[in-house]
Amino acid sequence: MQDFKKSAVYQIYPKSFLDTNGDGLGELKGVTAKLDYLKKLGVDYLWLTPFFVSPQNDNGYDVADYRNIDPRYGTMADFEELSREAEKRGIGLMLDMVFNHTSTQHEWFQKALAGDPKYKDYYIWKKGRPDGAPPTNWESKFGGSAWEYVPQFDEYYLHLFDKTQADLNWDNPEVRREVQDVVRFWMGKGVRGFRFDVINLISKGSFEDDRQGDGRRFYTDGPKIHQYLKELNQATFGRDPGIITVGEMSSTSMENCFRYAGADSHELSMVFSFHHLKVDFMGNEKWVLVPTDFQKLKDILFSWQQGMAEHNAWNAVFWCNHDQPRVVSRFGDEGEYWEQSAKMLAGVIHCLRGTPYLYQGEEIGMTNAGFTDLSQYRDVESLNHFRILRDKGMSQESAYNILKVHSRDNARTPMQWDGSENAGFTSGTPWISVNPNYKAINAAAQVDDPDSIFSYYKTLVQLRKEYDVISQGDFAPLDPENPSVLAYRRSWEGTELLCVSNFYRKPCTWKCPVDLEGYQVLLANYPDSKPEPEMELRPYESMLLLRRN
Ligand code: TEU
Repeated sequence: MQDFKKSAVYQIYPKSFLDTNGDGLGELKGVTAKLDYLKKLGVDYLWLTPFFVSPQNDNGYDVADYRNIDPRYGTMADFEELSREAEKRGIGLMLDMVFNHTSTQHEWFQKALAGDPKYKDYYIWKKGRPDGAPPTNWESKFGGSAWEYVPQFDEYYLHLFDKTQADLNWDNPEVRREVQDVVRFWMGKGVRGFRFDVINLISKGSFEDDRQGDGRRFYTDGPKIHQYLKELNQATFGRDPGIITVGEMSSTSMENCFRYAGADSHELSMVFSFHHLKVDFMGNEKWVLVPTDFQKLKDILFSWQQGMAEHNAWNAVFWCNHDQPRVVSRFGDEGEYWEQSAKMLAGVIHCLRGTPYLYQGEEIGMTNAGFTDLSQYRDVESLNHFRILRDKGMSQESAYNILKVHSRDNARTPMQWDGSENAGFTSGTPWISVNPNYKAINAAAQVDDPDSIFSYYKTLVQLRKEYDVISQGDFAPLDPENPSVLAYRRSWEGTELLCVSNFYRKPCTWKCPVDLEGYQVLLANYPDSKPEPEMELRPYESMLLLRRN
């Protein structure tokens, strides 16, 4: 069995983690300073979002130089120190590789603009339509057309994200070689894992108008994607079996993920998919307010659990990242049942089949940003969509209410370390506002409290290492249509684990479909939870029940 099945990955957004030099921005030294905290939590890998040279229009996902560190985040010596110190603690670093696009500030794009044909072919250029309109009607994920006009060529280049993030032309073998070189460069620095940003968008299909949607069906899981991933694997990380990889798969299909993350596919170790987090969208439309569809959430989570297992493929399992609202605000309760609901949500994810990912602050139950003014938002996606909603005639207040719920900035407020000014994140002015609730919600208040959310996560991370039933057991849904309860069973060599959770504030009665003879509570979010054939589940009550073989 590969080690990553027993591991947990902790995601760090360095800009918001810890600032050690008072400039209001977190940096690599801040991560090094907190390694003992992370060691205490018990995580095995740290995924660091991009800290490479970048104009920061998309907080580093617009890379201008893949081999150098943005001075705002520190130096190569800082990185090497972090890597050494992490290794001493048995923690591996996982880097975030953004290869679908580069910043338009990247030397390659600059040479392309200057007319160098070699570099022009690193990107995707098309003529406009006879009336001057863009080549296709595809929309950028950050709003507006996915094409930007360049007068000196009388051509458009493709950007699926911001117009300063130009899509690379992966059909050009030179581009694929460049990318491989970058991966090998970081392997040479001792990196133990890679996360590949929107990697299933790299192989573009045909460039035609989309009469049904925003264009994504023409470039998502595209025609050569598996070939390109196998090639990257063979030329780079596939040569070192100790390296783990995860692909971020935007709007993907399960069938493709069987191959991306299949045990014998020679593509990636595992995948992130997002369907289970679109249950408060309207179809693919994120910028609306609709209630969470709980049945859909379960259907998606469970079908991916079963499908991936049947095809011997591996999931990354998660609620949170730097693009998602805080889960306790989203599916739990920020108020009276904050602690119970945060623990419940933790248990649901950490007992699934897959590698669990925690996002900084999740382990202490951090909540949505709590901004009160538009000027506090920083994210390019949020600001663009706010403008688009306003242009469509929506009132300022309604548009703002949507931002409050869906903005990516909800996850990007500074990590709340303690109750001192700015939550102990910085001695300067933070680049983005600290959540006003930091005096109540912070790491210092939780690390040594055995009943805290932090300790609950710590236990869950540990249980995965101890119990094969968690790391490799079979998965089966329990009572999947129940309107309040999310429950499932894991089974391995005669050991059984049940994860039973009331997903709501309202108490409910649950008749367990499994004979509970021999089951004991392994972990629960109330001190006196008991397995009973008919359980009276309190608000957000959640228990893990174990029957040993
Ligand atoms: O995200 C890809 C992605 O699909 C999201 O940005 C998504 O489009 C958005 O949240 C929809 O609401 C990755 C990174 O995680 C993200 O931070 C980057 O902005 C993006 O790629 C571009 O590199």
